[in-house]
Amino acid sequence: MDLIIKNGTIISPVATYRADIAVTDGKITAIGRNFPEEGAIVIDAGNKLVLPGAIDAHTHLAMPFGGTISADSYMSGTRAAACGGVTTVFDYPLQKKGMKILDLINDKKAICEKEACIDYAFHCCITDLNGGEILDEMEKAVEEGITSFKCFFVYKKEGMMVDDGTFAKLLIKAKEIGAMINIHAENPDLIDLNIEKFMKEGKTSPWYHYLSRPEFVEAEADKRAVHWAKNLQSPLYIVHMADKEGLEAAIDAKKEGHEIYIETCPQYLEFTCDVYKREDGRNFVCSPPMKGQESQDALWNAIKTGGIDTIATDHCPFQSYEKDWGKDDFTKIPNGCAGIENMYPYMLSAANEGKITFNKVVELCCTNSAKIFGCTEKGSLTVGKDADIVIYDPNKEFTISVDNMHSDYDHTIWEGKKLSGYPVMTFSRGKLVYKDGKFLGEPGWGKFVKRVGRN
Ligand code: DUC
Ligand code: ZN
Ligand code: ZN
Repeated sequence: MDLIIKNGTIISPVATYRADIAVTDGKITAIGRNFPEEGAIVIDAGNKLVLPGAIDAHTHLAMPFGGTISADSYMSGTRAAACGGVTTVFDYPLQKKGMKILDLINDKKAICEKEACIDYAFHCCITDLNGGEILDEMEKAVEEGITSFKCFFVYKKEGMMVDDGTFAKLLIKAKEIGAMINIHAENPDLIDLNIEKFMKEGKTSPWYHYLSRPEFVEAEADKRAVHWAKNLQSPLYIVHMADKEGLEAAIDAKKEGHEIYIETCPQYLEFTCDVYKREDGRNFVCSPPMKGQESQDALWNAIKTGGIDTIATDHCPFQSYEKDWGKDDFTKIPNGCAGIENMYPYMLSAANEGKITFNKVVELCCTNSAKIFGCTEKGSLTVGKDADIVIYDPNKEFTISVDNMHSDYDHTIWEGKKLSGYPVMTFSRGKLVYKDGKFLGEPGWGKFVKRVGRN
């Protein structure tokens, strides 16, 4: 045995129990008591919780977007992830029109091999079918362990939007090859209509970012995506759900037995659209935007009642000077916020304060993401799985500040947020990569996670 974590309280999605964990060659090899300690590193986790490393199933690292590139590289983004208890990230490589997706994936793999500090997987964003050849390429991508593909109903000008016909083709193909389609659901025409009107009226502050993409703009697209998925009987994963009406429609479809999965993000659970009235409102500009209190309450309720399947971040930070491009025109603000280091501590703090259970947090941030996306080696503290382990001190108080984060951005929407409890150690396949505020990992340690398809 290489590593023994003893005296801790282990959290699974369904149980909380005291036991020791033994790790050999990066795998969990035993859970029990009284393991022989000779030659092993022994960690005393007394009075601490022992949790699976989280999976952030939604990040945009080094992504060209909004006239620039998102501020975290694969190095700094995965470094920050490790320091927030995340041991696997799912990034979203973005296909440029005309590009082959296998080339895109190979390019990203080459970068991650050098830079990634924790394990990584990809959902591939498809913007163009290249006359149909991408549908064939999807099949090969699945064989290579990329089993999910994203498309956008928005970002027409940016060349990222797909129309309903393309979306339908992707759903049909995905079903056939055991893959999943992830959808960014907002209605582009309604957004354009609203923007045109506000620009004519000189309404250019970040508040109008929200008003150009309010609840019903997202709800229409959520419902449309669900409608297609239901009728084509294809699985569908809705990313960053933020509105009540769309959420309820998707939950209804799930109840009818359709394979629909719903992700939301901590920013929608913490902030409402009121942030866009703040002096620093532009820093909160992301799409979809934060919604009203009713939507936020509905999201928390769906977490408690099982309607929401996963929590991920949509991590896509930009520097202050880039956010400032939209000081006088919200349409010029690059969309996206930071979150990769905050997701797990935020959700665990909610559990520590009694809002939800720790078991629920593990289900949403680890186990479900692994199951839905075919990561057979990840997502729970079980014998045979990778030793991706977080030790959490429920008594440690922590206040988020850009100064104690490990990303490359220069501000965070989470500045000043007080958390009750905080991760104190993160192990990636048995290697200690974070301890007590310090990153201890190394670029190049992270490995590509080859996933299994659904068929
Ligand atoms: N929304 C964002 O806010 N940023 C990245 C991409 C997206 O869809
Ligand atoms: Zn999106
Ligand atoms: Zn995203």
